[in-house]
Amino acid sequence: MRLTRYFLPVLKENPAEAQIASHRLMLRAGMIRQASAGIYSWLPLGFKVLSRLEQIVHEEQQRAGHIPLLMPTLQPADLWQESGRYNAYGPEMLRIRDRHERDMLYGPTNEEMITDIFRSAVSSYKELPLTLYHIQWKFRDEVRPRFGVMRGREFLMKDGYNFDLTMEDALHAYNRHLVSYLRTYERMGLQAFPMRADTGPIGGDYSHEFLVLAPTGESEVFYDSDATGLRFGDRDIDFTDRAALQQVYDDWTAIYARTDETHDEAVYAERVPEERRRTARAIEVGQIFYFGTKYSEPMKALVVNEQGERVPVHMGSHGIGVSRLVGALIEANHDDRGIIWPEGVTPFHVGIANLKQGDGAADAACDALYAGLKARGLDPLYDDRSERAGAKFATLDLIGLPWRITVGPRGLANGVVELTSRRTGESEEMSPEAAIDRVAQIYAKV
Ligand code: 5CA
Repeated sequence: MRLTRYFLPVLKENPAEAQIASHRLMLRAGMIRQASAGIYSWLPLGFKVLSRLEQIVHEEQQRAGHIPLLMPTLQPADLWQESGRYNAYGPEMLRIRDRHERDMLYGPTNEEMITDIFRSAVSSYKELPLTLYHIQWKFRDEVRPRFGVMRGREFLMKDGYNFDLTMEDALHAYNRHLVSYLRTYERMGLQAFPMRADTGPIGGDYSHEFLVLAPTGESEVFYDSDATGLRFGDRDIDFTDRAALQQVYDDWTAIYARTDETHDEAVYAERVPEERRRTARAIEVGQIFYFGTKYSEPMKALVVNEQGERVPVHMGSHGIGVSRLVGALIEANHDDRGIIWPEGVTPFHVGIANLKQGDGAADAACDALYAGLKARGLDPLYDDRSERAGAKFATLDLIGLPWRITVGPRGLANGVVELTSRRTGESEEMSPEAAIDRVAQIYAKV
């Protein structure tokens, strides 16, 4: 993309309404624009990151054997009356009446609707196990929407639902989600740790939240410092191997890590030596639940088991805060000049800064670099504005592309361009071809 043809409405000033870095930087970098409290338009740069996160979530869900579908944002109230949650949910639910006086709602989550889909089509244990998920907008009329996309009213969530014959099978599905989430967050360049959690209005008795440490996080967490050293990495895992998944669950949950809702001072003191005890703020980027037959019983989602009896299925639901993750990623990756995207999620792979727009040699070199990067499957952003070097660097630093290739007449006279890392600030001179190779190598690993 050439910057002169793009839509990147960056702001020079710090917006007064933004209290935390991610909100400030998303507005300044032209990623989002507020439509009303807690509701945002995703401008092209923001939309690119959001789409990239969606893609990673899809890939990792499908790797785990989960099946995508798409349910609507608007739901009929009667499904929620069946489960008993229509009245229980309270003012966070946005209730709507259509022209035929039918009660509708903007879905805050989809347990009822997916259970309805399931029961309409599945009646035998032979069709299990089944996990369906979607990535869809949700609405929760939060009292205090704040911090931009971190606590929105409308937000994008991946929510997945497993249907299993027995509790044992459903806990295997729980472990599949735990492992797929570890992989998902790591691919995004984030360290998110599963912590024992409260189940809230979703219900059930088996739940973990995934938390990313950040001083501006809304959750308070207590953990053993050993937790921060754990990485899932790129180990090969067979998602049908129950013992292997259970081992990962055991390894991760053996280490004390809890939110303030489940924190227990006595257990903490007994299990964690004093020098390893840590208290910090953190952002909740996902949550998994096993809730047994909480919905399948009242909603009659029954299957015939091997003995010929009709029994309610065991279910769980599993959410990732996709739009919140954009904010969480920025909270974890920025400096005073702007965002620093991890390579796995960056909106463009590399920026090209032409120091002398209009200079024949500089323009030709930039065009060749741009074409060369594209030919290697990369997505460059070429700053082809007639601006000073300082302004170009400031924009590329603000929007956080991890790599920049700087092209100027002086370097070109010696056959070199400069490749600069946004994170370390280190620069290296090399030929344009070598720069293309280097950038391609970096992204081949992502
Ligand atoms: N049905 C279950 C799991 S599918 C559910 O709704 N879980 S949840 O309430 O924990 O939401 C899942 C994730 O969505 C949260 O971990 C959080 O990352 C994100 N989320 C929840 N509320 C908001 C909000 N107001 N703004 C942005 N993200 C949110």
